[in-house]
Amino acid sequence: MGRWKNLLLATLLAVGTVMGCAETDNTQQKQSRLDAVQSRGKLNCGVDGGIPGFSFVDESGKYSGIDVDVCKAVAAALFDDPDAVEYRNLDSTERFTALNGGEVDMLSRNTTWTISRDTSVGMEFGPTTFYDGQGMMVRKNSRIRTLKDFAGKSVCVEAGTTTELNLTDKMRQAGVNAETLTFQKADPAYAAYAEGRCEGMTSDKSQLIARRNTLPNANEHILMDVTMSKEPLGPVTVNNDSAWFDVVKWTTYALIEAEELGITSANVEQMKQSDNPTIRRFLG
Ligand SMILES: N[C@@H](CCC(=O)N[C@@H](CS)C(=O)NCC(=O)O)C(=O)O
Repeated sequence: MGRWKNLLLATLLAVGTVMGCAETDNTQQKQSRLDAVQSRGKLNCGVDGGIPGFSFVDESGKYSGIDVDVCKAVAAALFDDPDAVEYRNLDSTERFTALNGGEVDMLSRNTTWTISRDTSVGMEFGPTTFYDGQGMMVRKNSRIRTLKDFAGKSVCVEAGTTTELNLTDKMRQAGVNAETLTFQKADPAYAAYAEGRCEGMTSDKSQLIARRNTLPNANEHILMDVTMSKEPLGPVTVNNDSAWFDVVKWTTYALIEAEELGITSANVEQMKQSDNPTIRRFLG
């Protein structure tokens, strides 16, 4: 009996050692992006750069908007410096390649969380920062008010977006034969719309509104009363790197929680004295 017990113990120990080695090997092989970012001392953040309110770069090279704020928050969490960020403007098609190839550490670029991007494209989506929906912009004097009014007309759209796919589905569903003009970049798409090459411009509603203000005679354009999809937008990292994903995910949650609790960079010192236990715990 004693012999069997010893043998069993020895076997368990051996298995434990083998598993232990395998685990060690795995961690040694796979370095987290967190290490790379920390040793670089700077965050490479992929943004759009052309959408006021989300990510917009002005003439002096200064970035602003809610997507930019998420990049800044991650840099602040890691380096105590919101300016330790290198921004890269990425169009809709190149964004996932740039992230997968390591050109950027994360995306904070009006990107919709979808099942295929989360699974087959190999992305990891952080908390939703903006609940958007797809809209359609037309000229006020065009008399186009529903998707059916697009019969025989054309719509401008950007390639590599959820927008492009939804447009095809919605037009088919409405039984409408409309032409789609697809562009690689946003600027030529909006320019084509402004020149009247297409009667409609479709995108996430937030950016249609932001972009409308950059059109000549902005008030000649309206958003139709239609929501073609749900577009939950949020930050993105690559799959299978939970150490790095955790940083982006919990920094974003911290922003949401701080806003809910009324904590800002201006009042944080004062808030530390709060008698609300949630606030005190949140501030460590
Ligand atoms: N949220 C959608 C659309 C995002 C997107 O890239 N939209 C294009 C226009 S349809 C864009 O942002 N263009 C840049 C711009 O308007 O400056 C997605 O993730 O596919």
